[in-house]
Formats: sequence, structure tokens, C-alpha cells
Amino acid sequence: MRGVKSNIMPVAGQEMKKASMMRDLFASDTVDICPGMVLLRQFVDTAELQPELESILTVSPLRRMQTSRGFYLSVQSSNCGQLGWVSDRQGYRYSTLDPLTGQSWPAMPKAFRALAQHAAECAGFPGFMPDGCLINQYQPGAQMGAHQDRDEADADAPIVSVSMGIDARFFVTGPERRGRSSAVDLSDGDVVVFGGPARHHYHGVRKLKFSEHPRFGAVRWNLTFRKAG
Ligand code: MD6
Ligand code: FE
Repeated sequence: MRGVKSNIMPVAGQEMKKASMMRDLFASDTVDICPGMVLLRQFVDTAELQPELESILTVSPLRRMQTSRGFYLSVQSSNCGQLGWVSDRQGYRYSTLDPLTGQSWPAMPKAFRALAQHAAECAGFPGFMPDGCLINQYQPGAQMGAHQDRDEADADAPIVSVSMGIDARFFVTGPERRGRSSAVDLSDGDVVVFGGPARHHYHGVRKLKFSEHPRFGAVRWNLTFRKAG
């Protein structure tokens, strides 16, 4: 009913409008991308996460990580929680210390953990206990090549991914890096839960197009909650 200006509406229309408002308020739309991969559209109000994110980054600032081959990722990254994902010339790993500060990563805010647990549960993965959250910032032009997330000790635990700011096209190819992919556009407040048979699927993010978000500006943020240890 969005865009309908007239307030004269047949009774059935009124009921439909009410039903869709209820859905907006009490449950997000759920989309099965493939078995084990669930998209919870408009699951979270990111305004509630934004101040927490800012305070994390004052302790462990964004930085561009290097791959073992010496290339720089096009996203800028940080972490919160017990274990942070790091990449450098030695390769990928999880670390309890932020290599930039030599200190522990900032604690995972309660609101972050609660959100990740709630999303996992809604997607059919109860009892999720994340111990790390990778924070990636995409500016227009940044992308994430097809990859698997397989550095985590417990492959039975899902990964919960939260999108904030401008839209991005997320793609999944499946167990092989190449071949046909399915794609979905992720918007501010969308959450993807990735587990079970999809846990090791290859996936990535297409080059980010310029757009602007009213609170985040021309930037996309992605938080991925993991049980790393
Ligand atoms: C992103 N996401 O959305 C990249 N990984 O920016 C991921 O790489 C990802 O969304 C594991 C599980 C869910 C994800
Ligand atoms: Fe990933």
C-alpha cells in the first residue's frame, strides 16, 4: 500500500494495510536463499547498533588488512569480542589481540550478542554462542571475492551476518568457487544466517555501487558473528 495517498480505502484494503503493518512491526520477511542460508529482511533497527559500532572503532580502529600474497583487501576491518579475524603476510587466523594496538579487542556489546543469538534462533540455530564479530566497512568500489569461511573451530555453529548502510549485492555459488551463483541485494537491517549444509558455501559481495544512506552516508557495514574458538 506504500505510495497510496488517499485515505479512502475499502474495508478489505484497510485490513490488508493493518496486516502488513503488523508484519513490519513484529516479524521480518524470511527468505530461504538455499538450504541452510536464511535471509531475515529488515530484522534489526541499525540505529541501535550505530553508537556501539562507533565506540568499538575508537578502541580498535578500522584498518586495511593484507593477504598472504601481499594484496590489500578493498574493505577496511576491525573486530569485537574474544577472538578477532586477522589477515597479514602470515595468512588468516583468529587472534585474541588486536595487532594494531597490542590489546584485546573491544568487548562484544550485549546488544550485538543478543541480536546475533536471536537471529540464529529465528533461522533454526538455537544456542548460538558467538565469541567474535568481524566488522567490515565497504566504500563504493569495494568488494569481497568469492570465499569460504572455514577458519572457525566449530563448523556446527552458524555465522550471522548483519548489513548496515547502503545496499550491496551478495552472491553465493555453493560448494565450488566457480559456476552459477544466486544473488540477493542486502539492505540496511537485513540479516543473513549461514549454517548447516551452507556453512562452507562460497560467497562474496559484488563491487559496491555509490549510494547514500541517511545515517551512514555512502558506506556499507557488515558485521559477521562467529563461534571462532
Ligand atoms: C558481506 N559477508 O556481507 C560479506 N560470510 O559483506 C560474508 O562474507 C559472510 O555474509 C559468512 C557468513 C555470512 C556472510
Ligand atoms: Fe564470508
